[in-house]
Amino acid sequence: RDRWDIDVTDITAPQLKADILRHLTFTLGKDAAHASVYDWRMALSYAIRDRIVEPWFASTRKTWETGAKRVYYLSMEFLIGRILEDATINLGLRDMAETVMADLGQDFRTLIEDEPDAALGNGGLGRLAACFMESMATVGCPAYGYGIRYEHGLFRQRFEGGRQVETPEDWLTQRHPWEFERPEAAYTIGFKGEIVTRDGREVWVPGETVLAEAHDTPVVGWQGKWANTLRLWAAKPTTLFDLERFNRGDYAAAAEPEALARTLSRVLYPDDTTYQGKELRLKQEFFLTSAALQDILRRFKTGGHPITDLPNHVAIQMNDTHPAIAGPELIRLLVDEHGLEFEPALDIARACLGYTNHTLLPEALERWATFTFGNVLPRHMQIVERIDAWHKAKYPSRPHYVGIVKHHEVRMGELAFLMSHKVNGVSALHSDLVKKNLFPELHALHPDQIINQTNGVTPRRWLKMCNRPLSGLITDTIGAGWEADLDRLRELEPHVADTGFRTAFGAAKRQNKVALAEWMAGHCGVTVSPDALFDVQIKRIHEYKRQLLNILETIARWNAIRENPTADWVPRVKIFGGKSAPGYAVAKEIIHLINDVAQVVNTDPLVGDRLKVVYPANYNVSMAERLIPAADLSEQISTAGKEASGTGNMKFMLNGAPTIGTLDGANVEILHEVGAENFFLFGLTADQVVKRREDPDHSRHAIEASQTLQDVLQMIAEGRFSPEEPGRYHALVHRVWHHDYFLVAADFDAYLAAQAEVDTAYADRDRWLAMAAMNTARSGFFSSDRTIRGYMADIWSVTSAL
Ligand code: DL6
Repeated sequence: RDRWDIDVTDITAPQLKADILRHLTFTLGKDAAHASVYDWRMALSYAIRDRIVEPWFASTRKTWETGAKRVYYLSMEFLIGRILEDATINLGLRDMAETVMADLGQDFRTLIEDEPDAALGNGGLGRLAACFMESMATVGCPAYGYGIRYEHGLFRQRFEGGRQVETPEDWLTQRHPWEFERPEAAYTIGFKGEIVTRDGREVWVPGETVLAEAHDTPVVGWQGKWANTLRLWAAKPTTLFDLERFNRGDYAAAAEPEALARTLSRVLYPDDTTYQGKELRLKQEFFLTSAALQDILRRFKTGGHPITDLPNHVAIQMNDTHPAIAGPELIRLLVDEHGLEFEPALDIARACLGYTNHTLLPEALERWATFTFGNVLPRHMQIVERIDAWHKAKYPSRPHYVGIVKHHEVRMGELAFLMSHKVNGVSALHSDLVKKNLFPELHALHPDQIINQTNGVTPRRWLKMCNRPLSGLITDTIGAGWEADLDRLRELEPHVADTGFRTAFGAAKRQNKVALAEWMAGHCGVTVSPDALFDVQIKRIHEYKRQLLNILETIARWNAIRENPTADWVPRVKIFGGKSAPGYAVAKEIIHLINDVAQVVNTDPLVGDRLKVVYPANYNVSMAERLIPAADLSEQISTAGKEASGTGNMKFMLNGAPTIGTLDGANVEILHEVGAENFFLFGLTADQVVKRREDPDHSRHAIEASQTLQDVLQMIAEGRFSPEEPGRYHALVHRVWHHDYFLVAADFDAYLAAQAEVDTAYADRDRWLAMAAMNTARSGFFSSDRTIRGYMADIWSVTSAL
């Protein structure tokens, strides 16, 4: 073997055991007789981390020695979840670790579940970044992920009387065993201040500074063939504390610099659609971006190449507009610190940068008041205006020129577009809408710039790890190797006709359902039958995702069962999971309604097991790993044209749950892959949605045409689910009647009909199992390995180092 080729499985059980005991003793200072679950988890984590270090070093060495181009993925969010089990799986040591821990008297599952989720993200965008990190390591793409080491990740959710209550998340109160602190890798980040002219050049003199200190987590790919670095920045003060004030006894004032600096990396911004707390958010974005770019340039310079060579060595991807300040910041560094002229600097920056758009929602597209922007980043404001002027000058005759600065706002979408050589959407439909609706003018000027890269998910975490019964069956049926070559799942197709395979597929699903039912009984106090159809909608709570449509159908179903309790009902468990942004009032009302409906339905003796509603609090990555393998039906019911892609939809498909869904985001491609006979399609298309909105009374018309919907809305309005406060949902019902922007009413009857089809299909066990198995067999396209290869070829011009 050459010296880059490290065999991570080259370890025996006694050696692993000795490593664990060594860490328990010498890293944690505990003896086995007194070690807690936490101590054992830490000792195991360190022993596993040791195994990653060698391939990590080898990957870095190979990148340096071959002069390979590196990818830098800038993201404000990395929704990682737990690391321990995932690392053991990728190293091929999971089963050995389980056996060794059992030998030490410890239950592996208990240790795994002791690890807190690293919840440094809000939802899909952050989880995608985590899947990409793992896939880049798997396919051998030399890469760094850059993010912020938030002390507090996404808030914890509890329900009090059915209402969402948020409390701070505190994952770092325990030691984080996966990272290496790098005090030597620290950069000064400036804010505010003024521009002065020195030697004929403009120079920024910041009024405030903080230090960005690196913390590195190695991310190992499948079979440990490659490992990359996730580098997260923590904010530190540039001056420790004010000794003079301290000596005067003014301790609070003395500690001010530290407190102010730490604020920058204290909390993940708890909202993925609206932007308040503006100045702090903008500072966080600049903090991440500037630290990353300074680090990138430092590394590049170590290679000794001329600065004009930067695009041949460096590809920088902006995950949404949050790091869009990268364009002006890179120009600033090249001009102010490397002495380049503006236009060559701009050309270099554009050749390095790419921008991924993740949303069409206008409220989620960042815009900063020029006042705020200019105040926090005065030099960047100048540069942004210069970029705008440069671009405008190229098209003097455009009648509807859309620039970056307009109506006293800096538009980060336009900025990211103009500063990139490629812009991509995240599903075929979304990329078309980015061209047509989001950036029509810029697209007309730069017709080749917008491309599509349909999202994907890592099959290691989202099948191999979270669904052992099914992944075991797959390996037994088609052999190993599908984990890194997901198209091979197609080899399952011929087996779907075989009764034995279908039965085994059903047995695997049932095993997961039994485990979930047990967990829900313990955590939610609701007993459900594993034979019922598990119908799951898990994602952020948002009007466009239409959890409201789902709960309205649940009420209609409850009514129908009560009217005819002896009919042959297919028992259903409606499972919801998700958090609302703390300031999003309507989403919080929807959460409350779901919990209220659950309360009534679950205690109705007439309905019994035919219908249950379960909403476990604090949905996160680990909960998704529990719910998805046990799901029978995947709810992907957003208003068409609103969900950029979805990635949950892909995870359900991979785990053998057919979709009930609209033609939105990647659902379109899921339908294409799996075939209409294995998908429950309903609802208006994106074009029909736009047309329907032309009728100002569309919701009233839809409600008047549907007696079922009228009855459901009437019950809610009368306080049937909130007898202690009958008027609780007046405003919500009023919205459906009069301000139904997301067309819940217009799609209601179609959704009901599709749900009836689901019942019919599920009642025919053979047919259902074939549908479910076909979903798994045809899900190969949705591996994030495929997505990453697409970015490498079409955006980054990077080849695999493997
Ligand atoms: O691309 C990842 C993910 C998509 O799958 C979702 O459809 C999309 O909503 C999400 N976008 C965001 C951005 N903010 N907002 N809203 O999270 O990205």
